Amino acid sequence: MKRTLLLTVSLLFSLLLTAAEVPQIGNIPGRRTVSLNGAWNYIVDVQEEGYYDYRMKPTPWGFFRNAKPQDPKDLIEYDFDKSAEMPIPSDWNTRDPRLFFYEGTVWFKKSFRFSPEKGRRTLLYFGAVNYDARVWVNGEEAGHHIGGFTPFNFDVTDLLREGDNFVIVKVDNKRHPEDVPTQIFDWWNYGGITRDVLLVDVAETYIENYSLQLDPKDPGKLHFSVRLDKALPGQRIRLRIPELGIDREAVTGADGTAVLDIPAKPVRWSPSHPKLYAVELSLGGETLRDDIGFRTIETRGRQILLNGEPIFLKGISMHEEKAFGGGRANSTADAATLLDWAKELGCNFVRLAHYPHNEYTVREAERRGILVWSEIPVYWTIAWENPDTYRNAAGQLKDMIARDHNRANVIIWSIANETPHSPQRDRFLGDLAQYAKALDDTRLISMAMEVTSASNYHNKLQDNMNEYVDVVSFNQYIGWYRDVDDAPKMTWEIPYEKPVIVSEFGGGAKAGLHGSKDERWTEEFQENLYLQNTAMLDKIEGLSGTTPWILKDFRSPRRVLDGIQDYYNRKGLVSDDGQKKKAFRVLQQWYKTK
Ligand code: GCB
Repeated sequence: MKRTLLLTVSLLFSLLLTAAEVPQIGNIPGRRTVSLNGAWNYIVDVQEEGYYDYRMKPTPWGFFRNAKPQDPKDLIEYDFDKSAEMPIPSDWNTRDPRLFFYEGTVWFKKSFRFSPEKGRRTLLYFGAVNYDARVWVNGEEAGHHIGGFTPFNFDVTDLLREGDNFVIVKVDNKRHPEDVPTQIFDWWNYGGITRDVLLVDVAETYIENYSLQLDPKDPGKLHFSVRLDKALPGQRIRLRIPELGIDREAVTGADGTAVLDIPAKPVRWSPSHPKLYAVELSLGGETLRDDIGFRTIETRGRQILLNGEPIFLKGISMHEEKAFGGGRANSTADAATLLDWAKELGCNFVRLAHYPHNEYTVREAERRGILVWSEIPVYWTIAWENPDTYRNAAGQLKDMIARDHNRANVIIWSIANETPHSPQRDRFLGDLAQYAKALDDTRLISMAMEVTSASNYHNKLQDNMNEYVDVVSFNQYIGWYRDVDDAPKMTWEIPYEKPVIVSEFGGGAKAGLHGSKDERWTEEFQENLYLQNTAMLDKIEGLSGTTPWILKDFRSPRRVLDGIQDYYNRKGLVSDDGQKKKAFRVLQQWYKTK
């Protein structure tokens, strides 16, 4: 009885409180934020006892209530405040030895003090949570989000109160066939709150997002567009770029958006001169700052043109894993080590595989003059016919673009990796490619494809999706999944007048294992594979870049060979403890010739 009454009162109360996922807010580093990073309590919940009752119905008495006994007789079988702590952001697999292989639900709780300010709103922002996140603030639901690598935010203004507050997040990283990525993928399914958690302080009306870049059709102009969080006309947004002498005002129309075209001749951002301009956007006495670079990117026949000049993309693929050992990377320092290795290789380009990486990596790459390929985890065989899967993939694409569309170094949005040919897949990817263009028609679209062999030594790249992409990219593993001696015999036919990127090639080696070039897993085997492959690639007409697989050994549950793999994919040029393998030098030398 007591319970029922309590429940009715609390349900009534919750009707008065509202929270909602609101569109992703742009330029998080430029906002007024309070970090909720740090120690969070966590409870491992294998059977989701904290969410479902014993009939598998969601229970109103879930862990999100953070209940405490009111009477010594009360039965409450969890207590966040007595549970262990984990630093956030992180992944649970490397933070708790019991959770190394764990895929399931973990609950997290953070307490914090807060003081609401009249006329201000508060968004609760997550850089990423892998994979399924349900969020409550002070026991009330704030929202639900799926997708492990993109930011999301809830407006929690009405849920916060003066003084003590708490946020509880139920994170579930179980894999399902309809998910993006799907049930199988060659990387570690790191679970947890893997990126920053922030409270973002915004005005009642705020700048939700904006875009500022050279107009690709007329690079003598900057094109600026801005969107408020609501459809409010007559709002004045001041745009200043002091170094260019720009000080202009944009006034919103009925839909809460505004655009400006501004004649300007900024120094172009490029790998050799990664120039960024300080930009200020002001609305109602509040200023949002950013650092933005200006460049053009386009294709002409089989060439990629950066600022109108042909460029060869000397790239490397990388996963979002810490430089030393495994674990999700999420800091400027993590990004710096990985990107410095890429620089040492001679790279001007990285493929951030196979999902959007954290914002630190993209911004650090931009500062270092490293171009970026960014992709969504539409990987291998996903559920092409499931409309929810499509919505999920499209949502991740939209959020990836919304976060990084002002980064000068991001030049390619990739929408898929190694997908099998079928009419259903063609429909899915065709729609996704068109959606990507509709969201951002100023960058290049690609996807990593598979080679179709016309005969034993003749490779033809035949894929209906080539109609949609600006850059034709494919993965090939001659020397690893096929004999290395085939490399000199290979001929390539790419029947499209488009630039070509070899988005993967490579093979495994255990750092420190030496032997003959014919002995698999030795550094010499990998070294020879790189020598043969680079010589072969030199013969591909229209080759505009490569992103060999991969910068560093990375954890994968599919790589089980004891003593060699030990749950690491060993195709790295650098080992998981930072040793450079012999093939590193081969690629470095080859890039000197490009
Ligand atoms: C691929 C995949 C990549 C794998 C790699 C491998 O083609 O795109 O995710 O890790 O091969 O090592 O087999």
